[in-house]
Amino acid sequence: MQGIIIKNISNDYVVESNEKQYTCKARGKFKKDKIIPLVGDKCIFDEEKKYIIELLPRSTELVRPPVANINQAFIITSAKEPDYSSNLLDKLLCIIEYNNITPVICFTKLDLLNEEEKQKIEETISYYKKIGYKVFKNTEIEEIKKSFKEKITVFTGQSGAGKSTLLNKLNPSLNLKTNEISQALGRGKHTTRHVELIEMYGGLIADTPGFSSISFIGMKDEDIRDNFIEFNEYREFCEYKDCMHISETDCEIKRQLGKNILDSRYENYLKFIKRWKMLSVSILGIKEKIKKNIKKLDNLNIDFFHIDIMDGIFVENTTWEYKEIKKIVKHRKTKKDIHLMVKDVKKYIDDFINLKPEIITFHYEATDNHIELINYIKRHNIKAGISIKPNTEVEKIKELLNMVDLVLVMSVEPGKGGQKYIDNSTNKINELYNIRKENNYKYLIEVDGGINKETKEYAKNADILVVGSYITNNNYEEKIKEFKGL
Ligand SMILES: Nc1nc2c(ncn2[C@@H]2O[C@H](COP(=O)(O)OP(=O)(O)OP(=O)(O)O)[C@@H](O)[C@H]2O)c(=O)[nH]1
Ligand SMILES: [Mg+2]
Ligand SMILES: [Zn+2]
Repeated sequence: MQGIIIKNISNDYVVESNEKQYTCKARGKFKKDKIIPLVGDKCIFDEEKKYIIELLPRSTELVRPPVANINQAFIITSAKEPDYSSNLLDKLLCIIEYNNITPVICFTKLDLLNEEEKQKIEETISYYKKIGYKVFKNTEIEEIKKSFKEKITVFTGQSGAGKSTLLNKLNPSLNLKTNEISQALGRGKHTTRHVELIEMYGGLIADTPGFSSISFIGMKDEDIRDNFIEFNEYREFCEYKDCMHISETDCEIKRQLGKNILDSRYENYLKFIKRWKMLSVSILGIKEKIKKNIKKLDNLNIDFFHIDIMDGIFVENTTWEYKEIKKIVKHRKTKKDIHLMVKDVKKYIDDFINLKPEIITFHYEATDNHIELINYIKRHNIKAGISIKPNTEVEKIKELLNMVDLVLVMSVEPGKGGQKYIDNSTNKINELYNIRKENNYKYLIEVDGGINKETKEYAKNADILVVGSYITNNNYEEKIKEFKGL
């Protein structure tokens, strides 16, 4: 008989066929051939002996969650709490497209937005609709129900985005726990995570725990490009047939930016193919109206506020009113990237913990208690970074590289602004890049000092670029766009 595997708990596979369920084992030959039946697999099974005899060819296969034959993915995208992330949405769209699964976007928590934010999200929604995606709001329940027929659908999206909440609304008898981190569909207690397919509105649906580490593994740059679907509409007008839409002349995609192609889509594309980096804007260079200007920056497309803290001992300068700055950035949404150029590292870490920064970086040269301090920062759920001055070689920090989250290469002498990028920094960045690759380490590489539109090319193996006066001396928005090549 033919059926579909709808559930798997250890060695038992529940096969559904003609609305009946059979708990089967897999035949020994599967194990021998290293074939693992997946939920979603269509199979031939022996209803008497309760054995799966053969798996039919899969149309799609996901590793995480492990499901076969999924043909539709609902990307549950929250507008707030967690904040809307175009990066995550574009990443999921691109990867899902690549896997030959049809993505459907579903926005949640629009009720938490103010008028201005609502307006912005509506524009976003129209863009994704315009380029051909089905987009729902989680309030459009009746419409959503109609989209499951004859499909195997997976729900995906950030933890807390509202997947379980929506599934409960669709089918209250599921009674899924909400507001809990990573609850899979399984009711009751089980430690092994399993996926289960559930019949709903003429199709099958799998709930999956919220995941954060979906990746482009296996995808080439060209694959990423080809799965930004709206690019395909314009690429025939690029001068080069194999245009990557980066630095080529006469590129239609670049011409369409701000017109028919959304800047954030293109920017995410560049990030995904690693041609664009995270931007950490150094705010100490802001000379006037600091509060107002930080607020302005907060609404622009940057990844971090880079905050340099100097104590007058480790470096000669002191940071102007850093307690004041702390207050100003505290309620801004942009993540904080704290760079301590201080001797008494511990004291300053303690001073900044309550700001909940993303990263705290201290100097290798400032202390001997590296490991202790790294662990101390990490214990507070903050990324721990180590920084080296221009005269400190990478060799010195080799033993710390498997434990730090970030290495900050100073490409000028710390403590003074407006210096020129030191050429040798490029060698250090590349060395760190190679060490990371060889050892499969996870640290990010950040570079700070003398970075502008030209020197950023030297730092192409870094992940985070700290930019100061190049942006803060000018019209921020324009300079950020120019810097990013938009
Ligand atoms: N205001 C508002 N809250 C929502 C909405 N949708 C979900 N929530 C709330 O958001 C919280 C998280 O929702 P869940 O459904 O548990 O999120 P999830 O995507 O299943 O999260 P994981 O299971 O961790 O992956 C819950 O407290 C929900 O009540 C919505 O549209 N508006
Ligand atoms: Mg959930
Ligand atoms: Zn092009």
